[in-house]
Amino acid sequence: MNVYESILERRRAARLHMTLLDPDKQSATEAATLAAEAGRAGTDAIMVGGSTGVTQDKVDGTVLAIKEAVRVPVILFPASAANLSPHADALYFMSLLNSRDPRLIVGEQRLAAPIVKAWGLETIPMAYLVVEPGMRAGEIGDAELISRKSPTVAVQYALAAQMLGMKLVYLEAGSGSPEPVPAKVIQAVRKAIDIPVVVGGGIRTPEAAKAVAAAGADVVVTGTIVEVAREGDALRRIIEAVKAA
Ligand code: 1GP
Repeated sequence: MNVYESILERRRAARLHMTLLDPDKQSATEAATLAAEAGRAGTDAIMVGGSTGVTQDKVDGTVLAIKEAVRVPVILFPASAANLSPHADALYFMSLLNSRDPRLIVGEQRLAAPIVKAWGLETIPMAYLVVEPGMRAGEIGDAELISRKSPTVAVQYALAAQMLGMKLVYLEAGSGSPEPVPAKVIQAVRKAIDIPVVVGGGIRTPEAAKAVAAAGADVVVTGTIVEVAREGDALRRIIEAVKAA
């Protein structure tokens, strides 16, 4: 079973939680410790990626250290073709559909494709949609931000993504966002498509995680909370809230 199939399989039992670790925010050893804590707290996968300052050797070192520390899949969440590693279990082959910059829609992907093929890395095609306020992801991604007030554009992109053959749709409010993606936007996207919906950005409490999951997120992603709290209990309660929704 590949990583995507295992995501679908796990989703049949409950919603999933994934932990995002940014290789630029801590050493590989610290990332491995955080990943191990997240694994014990019940996370379903570790995502490795960040918007800035991520070098190839940091990604490699972080992925290798995390793989030693956890059993759950390690999935790359790259900002560019320079942030890949052959040691991961899979790669979100993502396109920032609402970017103004073609480089982030298909240019980095063009550069990455031959490398990824040579490595034989599993690719999971994913639409990445940045919703207001977008934070660094919105800036780096030169995103024409999707409004928090109306789900119309998010639904259009999500449907197009599914018709383009993508396997996941990721609604991103931006790391450190004051609020997660609004429930109204998540609900409308969930209703419109058949592929799983991933939601991340600004989810720091069990209540917020529950609201996002109950609105229809199949996968809830948290990043900052594990880096800031540095203790498994906050994360454990968030994961419990996701699984109970
Ligand atoms: C990853 O944006 C999420 O896509 C992570 O956001 O750091 O706010 O949890 P937080």
